[in-house]
This record gives sequence, structure tokens and C-alpha cells, in this order.
Amino acid sequence: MQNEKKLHLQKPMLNPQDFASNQEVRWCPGCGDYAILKAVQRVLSQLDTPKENFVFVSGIGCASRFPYYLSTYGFHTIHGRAPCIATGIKLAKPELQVWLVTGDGDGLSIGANHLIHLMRRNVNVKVLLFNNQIYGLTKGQYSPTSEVGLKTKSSPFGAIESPLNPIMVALAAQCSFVARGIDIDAVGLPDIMIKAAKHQGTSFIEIYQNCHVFNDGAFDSIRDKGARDANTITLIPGQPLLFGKDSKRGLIVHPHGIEVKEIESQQDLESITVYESNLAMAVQLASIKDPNVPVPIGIFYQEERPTFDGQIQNHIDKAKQDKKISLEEVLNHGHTWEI
Ligand SMILES: Cc1ncc(C[n+]2csc(CCOP(=O)(O)OP(=O)(O)O)c2C)c(N)n1
Ligand code: SF4
Repeated sequence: MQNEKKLHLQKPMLNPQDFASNQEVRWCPGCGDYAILKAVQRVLSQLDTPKENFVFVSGIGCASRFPYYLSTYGFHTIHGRAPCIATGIKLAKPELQVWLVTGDGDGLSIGANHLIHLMRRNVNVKVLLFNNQIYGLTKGQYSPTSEVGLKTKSSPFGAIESPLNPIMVALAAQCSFVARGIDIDAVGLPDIMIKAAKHQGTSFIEIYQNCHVFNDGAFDSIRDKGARDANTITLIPGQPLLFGKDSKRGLIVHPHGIEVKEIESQQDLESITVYESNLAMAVQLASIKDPNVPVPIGIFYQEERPTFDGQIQNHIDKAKQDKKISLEEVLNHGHTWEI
């Protein structure tokens, strides 16, 4: 009897398959979205959260098909408006863990306004921005993150607009958790997602995602496993900024720019900047444009500050405690008049 009771109280162990829905996954074969879906299913199974407490909210785009493929609650909503719906859900049901899936078009064109306010307010929502630098669903128009010169159906002579840097956007919007991952990084990406899930506040992860149909190869130099060591650097707080085969290269972050240093001696090693999650360093690392400097991956910035949903709840609790007045009184309170 005792054992039965214990068994009954034990939480069921979940595995990634428990988070797969019965829907046929309809991305192009080979799309980077598949790897992200796998990573998310793995991460959800590792979080100590009941399955019924997850909600995935998306806008419109290939990326935004995500909620169909997860056996959690989900909303496939309106182009660019997922942050508004996610905010509403979090306010109405604070016990839910709300994830938001968006693309560079959905989140940074039509939805940029909503996304920055979600981050500024620090709503406790986990944002996954799939950045493939193109509009995939509508068949290959340039997006706000497309590189200058990219020839697409809507930029036949090459894109002429300066691309947005999603990490810089998130930092400028005062997002309290800002990170970058790579779709096929089966170790690094889930690790970032778990940290994002545990963070209290808006967690923003830009995920480099290959759209091999309309913008193939945009991230080849860092997606390719053979090249990744040389061309990326993983940000680990408290650790020197080392990269390359056998960590034989490092970065020195100067106030005026970033220097790549070959490490040949102990003195060289000691000159390498130790990474700290502070805004100034995050901005410097996020703004790297030099192709000779590796692309930072990992958590750029994290801070603890009050969440929007937490503060609203405090207001509600306080209002309930302070004034026990009827709806009738509320309606007739203050400046009212009769016609
Ligand atoms: C109001 C509105 N405007 C435009 C569209 C057309 N539209 C659908 S998805 C999309 C962009 C998708 O790009 P992205 O968010 O990068 O997602 P991807 O398909 O690349 O994953 C656009 C412009 C729409 N559905 N609704
Ligand atoms: S169009 Fe691109 S982003 Fe969309 S499913 Fe196909 S490969 Fe993926």
C-alpha cells in the first residue's frame, strides 16, 4: 500500500517522444527547423515541468508551424503578434511556461514592435527566433536580417538595406537573457534552451537556421562541424575567450575593438579577455562584423530583474487586499455622470 502510494505520487519520467505530436511534419526535407524541433523536444523532457504546463505560441512563417509538431498546448496566431498573445497567456495563467517561436520576418519585420516591448517589459516568456535571413514560407523574399547584396525575388539586384542584428535588438530592448545558438548544434543549443527555460524574465535565443531552399549556405562557415571550432567562440562566463583547435587562439576585447591573438605562451594566455556577462562586453561581442573574428555563440547577457507578469500579479494581490469593494462600487466610483 505504502509503495502504491509512492508510485502514484511519483512524476512520470518523460522522454523527447512524449513531446512529439501526431501531426505530419511539413517542412522541406533537410530544413534546419527539424533539428530545432528535436532540440526542443529533448529540452522539454528534461525540464521538471508538467507537460500540461507548456504553451507554445507562434506567429506566421515556416518557423511558426512549430506548435503543431509538439504535443503541448499551442497557438499558431497572427503574423508578428505572437508576443501580444504570449503576454496575455502569461498574465492570465502565470503558472504556465510560455514559449514563443518566430522567424526573422515574423519577429523583426511586421512583429518587431511587439517583440521589443515584450523584452522591455521582461515578460517571463522564452523566445526562439529562427533566423534564416529570408522569408521562407512566402518563397524567398529578403528579410530584415538578409545580408546586403543578397539576390532574392524581391531584391533581384541585391538587397540594399542594412540588416538588423537580432542580438543587438534584444540588448537595446533591455532583454534580460540574450543568447545565440545554431540549429544543428545538438549539444550547445539544448544547453542554452535549458538555461533560458530556467531564467525568470524574457529569454531571447537567436537560432541560426538554414533554409536550404531559399537561402542555402547562409551559415555554412559556422554550421559545418569541421569549421565550427575555427569560426565560432562559445561564451562561458568566467572563462577566457578561447577558440580554435585545441583552444590555441583567443580574443582580447579592447575598448576600441576586438583583437585575435595566437596563443604561444603563458603570457599570451593571460592577456586573453575573461568573458563576463555585462552589457558593454555583450554589445562589443554582438557587434562583431570582421570575418576574421569568430562568431560568438552562447549567452551574451543575463540579469535578474522584476518580471512584468510578477509585478502585475503583485498589483492584483494588493488591490484585492486593500479594497474589498463590489463591482457596483467600482463602476460608480470616481468621475461619473448621468445622461
Ligand atoms: C499580415 C500579413 N502580411 C504578410 C503575410 C505574408 N507572410 C507570411 S509568412 C511571412 C514571412 C515569414 O518569414 P519568417 O518569419 O522569416 O519565417 P520563415 O518562413 O522564414 O520561417 C510573410 C511576409 C501574412 N501572412 N500576413
Ligand atoms: S522554405 Fe526554407 S525555412 Fe521553410 S521549410 Fe523549406 S527549408 Fe525550411
